[in-house]
Amino acid sequence: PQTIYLRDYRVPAYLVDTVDLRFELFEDGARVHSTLAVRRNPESDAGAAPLELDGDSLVLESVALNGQALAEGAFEDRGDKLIVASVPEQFDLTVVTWIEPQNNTRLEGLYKSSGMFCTQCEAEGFRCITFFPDRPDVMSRFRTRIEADRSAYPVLLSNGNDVERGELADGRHFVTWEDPFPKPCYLFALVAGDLVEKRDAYTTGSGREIDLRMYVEPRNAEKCDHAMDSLKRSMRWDEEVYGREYDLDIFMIVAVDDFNMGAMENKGLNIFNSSCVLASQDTATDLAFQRIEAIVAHEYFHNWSGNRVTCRDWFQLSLKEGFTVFRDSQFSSDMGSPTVKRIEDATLLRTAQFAEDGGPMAHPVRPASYMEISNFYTLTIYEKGAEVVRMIHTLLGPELFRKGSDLYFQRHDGQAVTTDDFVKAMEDASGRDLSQFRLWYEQAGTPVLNVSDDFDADQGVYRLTIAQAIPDTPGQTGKKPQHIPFALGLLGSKGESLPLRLAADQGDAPTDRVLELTQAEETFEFHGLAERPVPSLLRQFSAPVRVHYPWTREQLLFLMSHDPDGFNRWDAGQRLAVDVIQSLIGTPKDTAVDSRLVTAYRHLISDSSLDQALVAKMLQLPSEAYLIELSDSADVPAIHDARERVLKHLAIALRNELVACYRRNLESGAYAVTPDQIARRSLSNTALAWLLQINDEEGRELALRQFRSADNMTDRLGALRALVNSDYEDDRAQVLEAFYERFRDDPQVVEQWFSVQAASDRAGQLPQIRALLEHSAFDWKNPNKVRSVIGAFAGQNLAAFHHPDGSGYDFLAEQVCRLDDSNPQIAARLVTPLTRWKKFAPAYSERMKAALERIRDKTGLSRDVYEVVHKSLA
Ligand code: HT7
Ligand code: ZN
Repeated sequence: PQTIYLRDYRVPAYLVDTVDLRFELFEDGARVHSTLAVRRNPESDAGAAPLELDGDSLVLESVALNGQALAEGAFEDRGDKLIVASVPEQFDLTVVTWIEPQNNTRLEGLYKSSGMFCTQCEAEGFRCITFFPDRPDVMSRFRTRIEADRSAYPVLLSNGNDVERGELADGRHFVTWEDPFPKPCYLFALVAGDLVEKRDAYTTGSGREIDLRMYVEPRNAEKCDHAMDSLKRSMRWDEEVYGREYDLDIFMIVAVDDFNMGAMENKGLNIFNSSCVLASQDTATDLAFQRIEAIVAHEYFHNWSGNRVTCRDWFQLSLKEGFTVFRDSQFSSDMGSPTVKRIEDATLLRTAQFAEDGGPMAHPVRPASYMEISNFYTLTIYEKGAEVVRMIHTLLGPELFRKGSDLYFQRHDGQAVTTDDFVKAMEDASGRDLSQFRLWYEQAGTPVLNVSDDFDADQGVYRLTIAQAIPDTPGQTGKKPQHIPFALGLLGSKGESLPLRLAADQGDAPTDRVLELTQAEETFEFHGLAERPVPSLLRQFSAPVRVHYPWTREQLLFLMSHDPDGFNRWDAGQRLAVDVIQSLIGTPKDTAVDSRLVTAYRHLISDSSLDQALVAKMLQLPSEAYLIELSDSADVPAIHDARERVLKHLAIALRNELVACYRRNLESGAYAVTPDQIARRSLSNTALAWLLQINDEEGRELALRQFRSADNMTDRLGALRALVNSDYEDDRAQVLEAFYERFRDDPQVVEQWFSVQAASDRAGQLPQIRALLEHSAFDWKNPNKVRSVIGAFAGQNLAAFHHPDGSGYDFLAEQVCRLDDSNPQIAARLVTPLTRWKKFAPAYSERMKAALERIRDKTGLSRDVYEVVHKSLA
């Protein structure tokens, strides 16, 4: 496959002002009539170049220029391109293509899901519908007529406003939609199906009434309220915080079961993976409720950060994704607990994005090249991209950041632009120089900060020296220092916050401040200190970096209970637990666990005056994935064993406190997804899980009772998971069966049921995983099912996946090869755990590499999997 380079970007030779589409939808295929109003781009120096349109898997039926059919020879159909050699400066081109949505298992372009037609055009799916300049800097006004059988497809949707509808012969009907806003074709959408409509309304700040509609299969009609409420909250929030109002008269959301990602922000017609939008108390966990709120917000926010202002090319993907993730995380933070949200974001980044940054697929937030753009919807583009925007927010402060975003939206409304345009707007609005900061977009890899200090008692001066280094990544060495906002505080021996007085400071010194690092190494001197302080570093995780500082366990215990920064309290607890677990790896089973950890956890569990949401997070031991990430040569079974020993030690020592914690947090009253109730359920379910790890009989009874009587999915699934992960084999089988029988008709719940088993070191050994693949509810064509079994096994059941005999790796390679033929995007994502082979101890890494080689040797490998596997083996 060909590599595409940012440096080769050229403006399009032709622009398309309007697109007139007519879809004839049938059971055996669809005919697409497309008329494009094309003109030469005055900004291009290509002159009278041939017109080149992109295509993929299309059967071309006819081509006409200004209404005249083109003779063979006047155009060339190369499959991936339609080339018309000679065209005037301005013309209409009409192309008719035939496609087969019912056989489209890649789920790109137009396809069928549970009997309905739907589309996914980002990044390059529109070319699977018709020939078109499929690039985001070609923006057109779309008019779309959909024709289909009325009884099978009563609902026909596309972007914008419905302007005409009527009856056709043979029981068919049509609806025509018009979108007044020019948009790139990746934002095009079409839906046709037998769906129920749920309606609501929203009045904007300027008094416009927006018609809100959700379309779902009839069986899901009662699962729309949460998404609708989330949408209204998002609309209000974007007006209040960013001054952004919705622009069309209608906003639609559709739920589909078969979807490669979470959701898609098509203009006025968002399409969602059912699992990211449908919820009820009985079927969705707290986590799902929160996720749905965040994703609904994310897709809605794209209407400005993505749709009104879009990307010039796909190298700029983080322009819309990084900024929009930042916006949705601000929103979630405002809707719930800011500290908890920050902990969750940092955990994802440190566990998974840092791993990506340290692996063979590492790339900058603005990549310089790719083979298959679908492989670049990554944690780096999304999550690190959001951290980069967050750092600009930190450096500028909220007011100047808002000034910058206002300028960005006003300057670039209706345009396709670059990440550099975004940074320039921030610079122009604030007067700040962000030239060094731009390196965050260009350099891949996670900066490492080595921090050392000394205290001059005579002068009362505390010196903090910070050295930064950015590791080499594929194709990038010798990196320059970056501009890093580094928030910190200093604590005195009684836990008080000390003033942070730099030499140049006048007046009162703050107790919390952001240093700006710009050099490979720099020293900061804090004056006027009577004693050596304990440093609280990188508060709020103010930059996506690794910090090394030689904290003692005593200091970490001190920070755990005294740091006024909630994030760093949690971080101190994690660092302490990591240290304790790491020190046990490979030691004899009876090696003592540091009793100070028990004391610290006892305090957390027992003191109900503490912020319970934070406590719920602090009680989660560092995950195996994070412990692997921190290791250079990971022996997963040994890590698993050490972590489990610590957990069991804590559970045995704190058994009575855990039972008390469980009972104290048992919910009474009506279920609500509030921060307080979420924390309570998290605490009681953690207590339950720990008790079952030590085969506690009372814990077992509590779990069984909770499983039977729970009035919500969080508690039901919490009890199920605790029992499935326990040694009570009979209970495990019984609750799994009871759960399945109750929810067998609900695909989203069945997905949960699959993943609880696949992620369990007890229920998810390889023979059981293979049995799940044979289960009648498993469906190879449904990405959610594939993720819930194969993804959960390879991504969460780490001890089983990394079985020393290599069977887990062989299994994954086998499934990747199988899926590559039907859905390459999903297959390529599933390869991820194998790509990290260099991080593991030799006995494992050799087998992982061999599994990758087996995938590499499959004939007819897709471009998606080819890129991931070849880069991993390079
Ligand atoms: N912007 C959307 C990206 C997306 C996507 C990309 C590749 C293949 C399938 C896809 N479905 C959705 C999602 C988002 O970030 O909002
Ligand atoms: Zn997005």
